[in-house]
Order: sequence, then structure tokens, then C-alpha cells
Amino acid sequence: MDVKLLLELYGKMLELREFELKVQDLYRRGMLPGFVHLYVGEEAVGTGVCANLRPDDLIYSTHRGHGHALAKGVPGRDVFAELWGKTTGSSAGRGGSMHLYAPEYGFMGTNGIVGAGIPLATGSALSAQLRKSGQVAVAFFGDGAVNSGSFHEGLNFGAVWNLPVVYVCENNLYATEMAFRRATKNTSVASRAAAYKMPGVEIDGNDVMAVYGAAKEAIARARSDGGPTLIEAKTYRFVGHHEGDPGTDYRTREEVEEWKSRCPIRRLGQKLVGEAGVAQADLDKIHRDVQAWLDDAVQFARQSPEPKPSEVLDHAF
Ligand SMILES: Cc1ncc(C[n+]2csc(CCOP(=O)(O)OP(=O)(O)O)c2C)c(N)n1
Ligand SMILES: [Mg+2]
Repeated sequence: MDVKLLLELYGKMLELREFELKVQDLYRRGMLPGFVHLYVGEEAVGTGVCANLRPDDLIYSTHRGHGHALAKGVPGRDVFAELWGKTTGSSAGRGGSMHLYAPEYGFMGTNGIVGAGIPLATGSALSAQLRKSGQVAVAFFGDGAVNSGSFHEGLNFGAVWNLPVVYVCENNLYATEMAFRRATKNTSVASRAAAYKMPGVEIDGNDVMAVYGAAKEAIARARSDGGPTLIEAKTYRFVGHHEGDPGTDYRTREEVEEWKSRCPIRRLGQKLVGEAGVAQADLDKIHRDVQAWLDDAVQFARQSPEPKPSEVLDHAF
């Protein structure tokens, strides 16, 4: 066990979790504008994948993308200010939750169109291959994307051109209120990789080490001309589809509770203390540091200026 790495992953997952809980709190109090889909419960996926990426590697996110942005290294201040519609946000407050871009960190955007990141990442990978830049592109997408044409076209293209791309399906078993088992007869996303002749791996998406290991292998393969991989990370959102959906009309309370008991952060914390001999005080310190980081981001966003009405056409094409 690489304890230093595990502690880093623990801290990053905690950042993602606390960030989203703060967004939830402010949103429910009517302080944040727009519309948000929270990543609570799925932190291990974005964290484990992005920990293997270079700063210049490119990731394409989804409507549930705050965690991907933070995991890729976009500062908490920039993301929080963007959600708040402030000029200091990563897209100058014009993008909000679902059009949040920070290409300088290799974060190629959240995206409100289900499945749309798949061909975009594939195109980025083609560009990287042509430029011989050594970059890898990653597409994150949900189970809701895998029955769309963009999934088939993207994966087929990525495979036939042997592109440096990794396809990461965050299978949280539901697309809005539609259970995945009702949307398809083949509920194994990883098995679909065979149709494109690429490796497909199914992993426990609530085990950050499993995610880290699978992503490490796939990214190394992509970077050394070995072509794409499809990773299916089995996970679950502890919250509703979006803020406003209680998430319990189409999922039983027992199912939600069962998945909550597999919380990726708590699991890693128990492993660190129980097996790796890390002192609880060290974990407590990480919690305090994350809280300070979050307080700073929220304070920064709160105090940042709103765009002026006279600037409404800036950044519009
Ligand atoms: C092309 C398209 N169809 C439908 C929608 C409406 N929509 C928004 S999110 C969503 C469900 C997405 O589910 P999934 O891909 O599993 O991601 P999750 O929300 O579970 O993270 C749908 C159907 C959309 N945004 N884009
Ligand atoms: Mg889903």
C-alpha cells in the first residue's frame, strides 16, 4: 500500500464531497443560480482516473461534472465562482454548472448533452495522435449515454484509429429515473468493448484503488500507442438526479442506504486507519484542511463581482 498516495486520494475525494455538499446547501437556500447535478457518492471515479493524468491531458465531462473539474486540478475558487455566475469563474460566470470550461487545466468542459463528450474526446485524441503530443483524452459519461449513437460511433472510431483515449462509464444504475436494467438487455457496459475490439474492464467504482489501478493501465496503454480502453465503474449517486429530485421515487430507500454503506471515502478511511496504521488524527487534519480550502473558495466566490449588464455580449459569438 502506497500510504502517501492513498492519503492524497482521500483528501481529493473529500474535497469533491464537501464541495458538493456546500453547493447543495447554498442551492437549497436559494443563493446559487442555475441548475445542479451533484457528484455525491461517485467521487472515487473522477479522483482515481484523474490522479493518473498529466496536466496537459484532456478530459471531457458530463452534466454531473464539478467533481471531474476539481479532480483534474481546476481550483475550487474558479469552480465555485463559476457556479455562482461571478466574473472570476473559470468561464467568467457565463457557463455555470453545465458549461464550465477550464482548458488551461485540461478540463474540456462539463456538458449538458448526454453522450456528447464521447466523440469530443475521440476527436481530441485524434488531434493528439496527429500532433504526436503524447496527450491522452478521457471521456466520462453515464450509463444513460451508452445506448446513444455517439457511444457507438465514438468507440468504433477510437478503436479503428488506435487513438489515445480512455472511455470511462460511470454506471450509477440510473439515467434520471430510468433504471439501466430497463433501458437495455445487456447491462454489462464493459462487455460492449468486445464489439469494438478494445479491452473492457468492470471495476468497483466506489473503491478508489480499483479505479486508480484500472485507469493507470488504460492510460499507459493509450499513451504508448496501445489504443483505447472502456472502463465501466459501478457506482451510485447518494443524492437525487438533480437538486430538487429526492431520488427516492424510483429507488428504494434500502437500495440507497445499501450503497451509502459503500461510501468510497469512509471505506478508504477505514482501510487507512485499520490496515495501514494511519492515525485518526492525520485524517482529522485532512478534514480540517479541506474545510479551510472550501471556506476560502466559497468566500472568494461570494465576494467576487457579478458581470455588468454592459458586458452581456462579451464572450458571445
Ligand atoms: C441527448 C440528451 N438526451 C436527454 C437528455 C436529458 N437528460 C439529462 S441528464 C439525463 C440522464 C443521464 O443519465 P446518465 O448518463 O446515466 O448520467 P447520470 O445522471 O446518472 O450521472 C438525461 C436523460 C440530455 N441532456 N441529453
Ligand atoms: Mg446514470
